[in-house]
Amino acid sequence: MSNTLTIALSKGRIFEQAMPLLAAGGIRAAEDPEKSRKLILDTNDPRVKLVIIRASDVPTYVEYGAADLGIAGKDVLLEHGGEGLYEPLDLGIARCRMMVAGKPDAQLDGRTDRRRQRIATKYVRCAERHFAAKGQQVEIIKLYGSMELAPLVGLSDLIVDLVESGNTLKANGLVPLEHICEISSRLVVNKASWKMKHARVTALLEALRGAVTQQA
Ligand code: PRT
Ligand code: MG
Repeated sequence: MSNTLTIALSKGRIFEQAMPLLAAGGIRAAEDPEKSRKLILDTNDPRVKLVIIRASDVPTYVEYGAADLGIAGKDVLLEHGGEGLYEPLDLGIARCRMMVAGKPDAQLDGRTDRRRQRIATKYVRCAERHFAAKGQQVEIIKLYGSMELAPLVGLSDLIVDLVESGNTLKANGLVPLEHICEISSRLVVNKASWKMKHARVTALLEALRGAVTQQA
């Protein structure tokens, strides 16, 4: 194990909202990932590096020890499955809600006249769990983006997606119908790093915990 602490996170909203928290832990990025093509960013601390990856890849990098720590949305962690990593802190950033949405006249009873309802989503596990808990047998259709389109073109009856302001749904003539869960980003830690780099990991964890409490 190297002496370096590697933190995996995605650019965009998570990077922007995590930076003030990491600054409280004494970590400042040397470059802006929006302006750089580098995937590994130096920080002011020569022993800390930031790895910039797709949001949905963060748990994989951390589970396999390619990064010691990571910052990932609860949506991504629920889909990945949480057994392979520790999730010690809710950072309270990049907040939104996971919702069932559809056309304003959409039914929520799990069936149409002739068949099971179809649900289009990137969040297959969460959707399966939600409808199973309601006792509904639905057909889940996996998509990788633009879920809002699916009900408009007859691909699905409903969608499961993240909602923040609601503007994306509204712009496409859809409405939120059912709340599934609240989403925010979490600090995740590789299990071996937790043991082998315990002092440094817990020092950063406590600094972040302090910054989160102050921001709340
Ligand atoms: O874009 P990419 O495929 O690489 O990955 P990603 O879309 O997962 O990454 P990114 O950076 O867009 O999102 C990272 C994390 O931010 C997600 O995993 C969530 O935990 C969190 N987050 C918070 C959101 C939103 N708010 C959000 N509004 N992620 C996505 N959205 C999208 C949503 O899917 C929908 O298309 O924004 C749209 C809805 O926003 P409103 O404001 O119109 O309701
Ligand atoms: Mg995105």
